[in-house]
Amino acid sequence: MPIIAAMQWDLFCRVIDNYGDIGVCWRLARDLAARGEQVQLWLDDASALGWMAGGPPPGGLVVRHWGDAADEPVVGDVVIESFGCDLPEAFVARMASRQPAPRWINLEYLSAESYVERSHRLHSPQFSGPGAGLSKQFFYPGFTTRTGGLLREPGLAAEQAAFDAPAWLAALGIERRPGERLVSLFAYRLMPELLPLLAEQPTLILACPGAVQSQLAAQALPADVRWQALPFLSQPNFDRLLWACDFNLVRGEDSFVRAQWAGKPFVWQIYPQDDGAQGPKLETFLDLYLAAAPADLAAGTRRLWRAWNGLGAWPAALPASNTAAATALQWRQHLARQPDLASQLLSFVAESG
Ligand code: TRH
Repeated sequence: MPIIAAMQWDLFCRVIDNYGDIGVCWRLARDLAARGEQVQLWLDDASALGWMAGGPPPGGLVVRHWGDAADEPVVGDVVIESFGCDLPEAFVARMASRQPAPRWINLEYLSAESYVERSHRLHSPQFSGPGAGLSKQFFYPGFTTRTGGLLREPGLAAEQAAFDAPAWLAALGIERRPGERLVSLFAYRLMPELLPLLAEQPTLILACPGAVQSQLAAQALPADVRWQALPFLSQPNFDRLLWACDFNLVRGEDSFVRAQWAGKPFVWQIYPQDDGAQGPKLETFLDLYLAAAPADLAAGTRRLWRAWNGLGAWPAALPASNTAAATALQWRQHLARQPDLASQLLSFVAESG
């Protein structure tokens, strides 16, 4: 096997709101560094790393302040502009004068919509401005082989297989009663109509920080449904939370992907947009996710997901847990056959540099 020298990556991330931008970039930076790459992660607001990182950055990964990029004399081999975050002009000017030119990659948001396959890897030549002469390329994560794939660390499946959920839950002070279902809750807002549906079985809701904690506190819960507030967990522990639960309510982008790797039934609360773009985005994902599912599970899942997003009426009950669990596992298996995002980025940069 040829030995490929490690590259220097400059990964830029602007925190727009919430934790998805930094969550995706931190995960990508960690993944690349763990594969031996040298990564500088440029952040305009690193405050969430206080809890998300759960310790100092690993070897090969350095966190830099966005404001210092304008004076940074060295430009890496690969520059990633995450989510169209607009790089500092002075840095782009130095990219343009670097020999050889760096690869300039715009890492886009995750979607199952068809434009993703069409747009993945497209060039955007720069004809004017400080980057004139350079070409930026779009890199789209996604769920099919004609996209950039999903972040999946090489050791993920083995770590999951060795995971001791009861011990991990106990260490966090979570006491599950016999027969109780565990539900993780990470959402923009609580839709209280879900609570009576959960009451079909004794349920403990583990609520992540955010508005849902106060919304839950204001609810009269059905008998047999109780909840516990969680603090912010480190990103590895957040993943373990999803592995430990029977049913995961996730949101945004990164936790949505991690719920798929957890292989448990889940519901996605999609990031709401003013133009209502979340509706088609939700449906196109469901089309893929449910393509091989039994018809009754598919119909029930669609209703539940729409309702949880305020996009439809509530079903009378949750989808059957055994078929929902089988579908989640099949989907994970299907995704795991596709190359992960960091591997695809590495070969993309190597093949057409
Ligand atoms: O926080 P999110 O809603 O993020 C985003 C942003 O709103 C972004 O602007 C938008 O474009 C995008 O959604 C679609 O949800 P997400 O993507 O799941 O990010 C949360 C991150 O926080 C994820 O990496 C998991 C992490 N996390 C922890 O590490 N520990 C925790 O305790 C919790 C609750 C989350």
